Amino acid sequence: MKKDTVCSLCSSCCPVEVEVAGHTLVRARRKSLVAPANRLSCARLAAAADIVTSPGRLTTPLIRTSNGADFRESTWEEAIALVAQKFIDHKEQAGAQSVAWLRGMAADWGTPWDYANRLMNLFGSPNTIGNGSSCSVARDMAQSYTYGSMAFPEPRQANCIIVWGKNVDNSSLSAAEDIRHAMKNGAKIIVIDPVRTALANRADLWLQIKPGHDGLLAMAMIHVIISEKLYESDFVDRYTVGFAELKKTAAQYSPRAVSEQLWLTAEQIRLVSHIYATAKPASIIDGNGLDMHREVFQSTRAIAMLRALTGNLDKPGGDALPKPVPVRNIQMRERLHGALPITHEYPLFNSFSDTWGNQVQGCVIDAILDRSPYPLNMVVVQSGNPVITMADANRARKAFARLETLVVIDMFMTETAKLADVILPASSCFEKTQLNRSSIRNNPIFLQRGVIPPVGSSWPDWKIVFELGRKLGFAAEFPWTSVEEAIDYQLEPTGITVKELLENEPGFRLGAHSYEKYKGKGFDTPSGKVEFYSPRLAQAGFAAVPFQDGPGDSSIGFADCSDEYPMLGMSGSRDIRFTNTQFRTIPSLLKDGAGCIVDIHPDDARLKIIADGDEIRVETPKGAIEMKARISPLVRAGTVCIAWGWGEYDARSNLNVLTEDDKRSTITGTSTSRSFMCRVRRRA
Ligand SMILES: Nc1nc2c(c(=O)[nH]1)N[C@H]1C(S)=C(S)[C@@H](COP(=O)(O)OP(=O)(O)OC[C@H]3O[C@@H](n4cnc5c(=O)[nH]c(N)nc54)[C@H](O)[C@@H]3O)O[C@H]1N2
Ligand SMILES: Nc1nc2c(c(=O)[nH]1)N[C@H]1C(S)=C(S)[C@@H](COP(=O)(O)OP(=O)(O)OC[C@H]3O[C@@H](n4cnc5c(=O)[nH]c(N)nc54)[C@H](O)[C@@H]3O)O[C@H]1N2
Ligand code: SF4
Ligand SMILES: [Mo]
Repeated sequence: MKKDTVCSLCSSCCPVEVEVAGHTLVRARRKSLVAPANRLSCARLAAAADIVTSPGRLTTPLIRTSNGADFRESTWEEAIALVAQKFIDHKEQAGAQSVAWLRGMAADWGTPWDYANRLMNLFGSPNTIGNGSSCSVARDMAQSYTYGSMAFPEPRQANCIIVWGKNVDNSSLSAAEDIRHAMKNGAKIIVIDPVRTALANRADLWLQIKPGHDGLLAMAMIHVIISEKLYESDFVDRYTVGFAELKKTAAQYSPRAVSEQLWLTAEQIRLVSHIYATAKPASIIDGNGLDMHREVFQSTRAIAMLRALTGNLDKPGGDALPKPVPVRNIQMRERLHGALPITHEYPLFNSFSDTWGNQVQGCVIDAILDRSPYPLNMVVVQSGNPVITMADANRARKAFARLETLVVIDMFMTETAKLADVILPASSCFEKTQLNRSSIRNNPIFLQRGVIPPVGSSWPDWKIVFELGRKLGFAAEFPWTSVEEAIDYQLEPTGITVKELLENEPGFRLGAHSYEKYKGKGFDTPSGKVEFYSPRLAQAGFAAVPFQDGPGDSSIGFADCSDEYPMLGMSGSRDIRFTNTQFRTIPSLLKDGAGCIVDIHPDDARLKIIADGDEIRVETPKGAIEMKARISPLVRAGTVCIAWGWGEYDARSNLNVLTEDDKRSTITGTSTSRSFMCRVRRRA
């Protein structure tokens, strides 16, 4: 029997068709809504049945034994009661704020994020913490401060596409499909990436930029576009504020002034500016390569300004603005009073959106280890593996090991779960119904629906949160006996019900798809215009125009090579077979660890007498990893690119032991963990 749902084995949330026999998932395939004939397939989805039925799945709650050495199986009743009791004990001892809920990416940022926030707000702790300081939310804030919300690239109809810090072929199959379509129609493809990605090989122009310098490139492009009058003056006059200030700041960043710092030529910078500004419509697909740098906010604000200057905003084939679905905000923040969140140093980031909330996960580690701004004694980790995925992983591990109480909600026994006091087994995305974030933000709405029952005694995340809420005394606020009821409550303002979503397989669109919405209602900023100059940022003491105070932090950072650490290390892109640290126990995906490698340039390999396949050691002031070398011209000489996500496979391969989280953006709390100074040698 075939059933439609949404896959959330990664954050792409693709519509998929699943074949089910009885209670068993047999196979699943991606659907391509716009181009079924050119559909790309996904290795993880192809392995969905292996993942769901993996012998490694956690199928029953586990409680640490009293001697601390092992776990014992328990009933749900006992486990939920124990977790609720720990909430209450810690609240009595040190206040509700001493308990935090830390979210990884996997349970999705739609309803599962809302439910966790609702529970914690009712309990009285402001500490529901996501990982958005290193994934996407800082970019969202930058765009929200510029033109009201994050834009959605529409590369399919574009004449020019810039893929900026994103490896679409592995991480975003729908974007990859659209790019292929646009290329067939003659679109110019520009890739800005320090690594030669598969798309860079096929692109018209590849800029091998120095990591972390994208903001300066954007400012230099703005310089060219303004000084050569390539901008859309009509749009700028009518719909923007602060053009004069932007022009003045951009004047500092001529291609000649910055090219050397960027590892590019002035000619390349002029060329990319001309192609992007003149080939209309043009779209910019930005990615996680921009996120994990301290400057992400100002860099991506400058990139956002390129979209506006060239009049590509909210145009077909450009970068569209969403028409959000008017769902009910169920987080119940109004019930929260008292302590500041541990992320209180980032008030603008915490408050720019109604639902993102607190997203600087490094604050969790500070609160545990440094008791700053106050101690955290208990953390619930849901759908994350922070011991491997957080920057400065040795410090993160130390913190989670030190906690008085750690609860982990996961599908597998991860490195983080191994440190837990209680482990609650979660159901996979195919075993539960939920609204994903993309559905809540955009039209159309799709429903991720359970197509098979929960495996073993696992519970869907919603059920774990609802039951815990009820146990903590919030039966009135968690009155729902099924997730469908809860979703209906949230969807009520839209007039759409779960029943209708189930019957209407292609999803629901609320109102017609429309562009240039700003013509009627302006932009969702205080001035109603695109803000090249932001009075809000000025008032808060930040640069009102990106990089107006110079190119960034002038002191030496962790990515600035030193005599002792003369090379630049980079965290590599996603692998199509894995999601972050996940699926390293699935044999059909693992293929004997293939891909757990460091790419090193032939010149460096020669100097260091490293041969292809040699075991090498990469060291930074924070730690060391060991992996096999691949001699490869994909990277520039002097840099190495390390495969991401392998710490779960082999403790020696956790690249976050190399990264730092000491120096953070004062706006978004982001540290530079994509790149780092390092030294490399063959293993003795
Ligand atoms: N060096 C370096 N560090 C990085 C990155 C990088 O590229 N390089 N990427 C960063 C980014 S962008 C991100 S998003 C983070 C990712 O950080 P995490 O979210 O910590 O990473 P994952 O490995 O995806 O861990 C997700 C966990 O959730 C479990 N899980 C899967 N589905 C469900 C579910 O439905 N419910 C529950 N309860 N659990 C589930 C999985 O088994 C897995 O253990 O890492 C960040 N860290
Ligand atoms: N297969 C797969 N798909 C995924 C995931 C997964 O783990 N596996 N994870 C999901 C998640 S959580 C996320 S956040 C997205 C991320 O998806 P992407 O945004 O595509 O992130 P990456 O795959 O890490 O690729 C980032 C690219 O940026 C480049 N880069 C690194 N530093 C810089 C820099 O300073 N400047 C520029 N211009 N480029 C730089 C890298 O070389 C790499 O090519 O993918 C989602 N989809
Ligand atoms: S890219 Fe693959 S794993 Fe990610 S949501 Fe789509 S089908 Fe699932
Ligand atoms: Mo991410």
